[in-house]
Amino acid sequence: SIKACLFDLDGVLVDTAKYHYLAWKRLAEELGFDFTEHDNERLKGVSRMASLDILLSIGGIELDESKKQELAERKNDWYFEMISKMDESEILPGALEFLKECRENGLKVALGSASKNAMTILNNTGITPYFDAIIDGTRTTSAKPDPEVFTLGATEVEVSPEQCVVFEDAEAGVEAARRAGMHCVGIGSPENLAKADFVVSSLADMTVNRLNDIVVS
Ligand code: G16
Ligand code: MG
Repeated sequence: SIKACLFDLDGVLVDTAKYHYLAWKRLAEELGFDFTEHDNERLKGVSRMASLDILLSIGGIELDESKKQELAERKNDWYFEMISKMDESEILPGALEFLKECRENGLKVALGSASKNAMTILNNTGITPYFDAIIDGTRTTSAKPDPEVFTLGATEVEVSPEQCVVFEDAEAGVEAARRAGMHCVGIGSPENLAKADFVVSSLADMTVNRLNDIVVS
């Protein structure tokens, strides 16, 4: 049976993708090219520096490492300003209820996010107390689809991988869950998340009872 739930942050618990998008768009505009919402799909779940590389490739721009660091920092300053104003109203539908249900049922709860800003987002939305373990971009060396972020989470809550379920909205994250040997529920549309065991449109469609169906199937 399932003993732990591991949650991605952006796109699963909160919609910070819109703030990432605004900050990357502003950077692209400063560099003289346009960045669309369609382009932004490619950055979901991807680390900050890898996102910058994708952005620069869209603009056809090549830069040295120090200039890239400077641009990534500038983007992060804008992004940080936006997430500093977040509150509990920005928790995605069903997420808070499901976190509570997990705890009431004695399941361990862990965060598995690529973001280095995860603590700010968790604290501002008030959901930090729901987590037994918080693994974010400040604690990992390899980004998704590497399984590190989830493997570390399972180790910290002392649950074996086959008794863990990962909730992910990004293809790279689903792949990371697979490589970690965990079950995976995709959040979003089945087309992008074909490798998940199960796809729901949001956590509003998720219950602890449904989790156990996933494991037996
Ligand atoms: C999130 C976002 C990505 C972002 C990454 C790094 O991951 O989905 O778009 O590039 O974190 O964020 P930061 O620049 O804050 O370190 P996740 O894993 O929570 O979906
Ligand atoms: Mg995500």
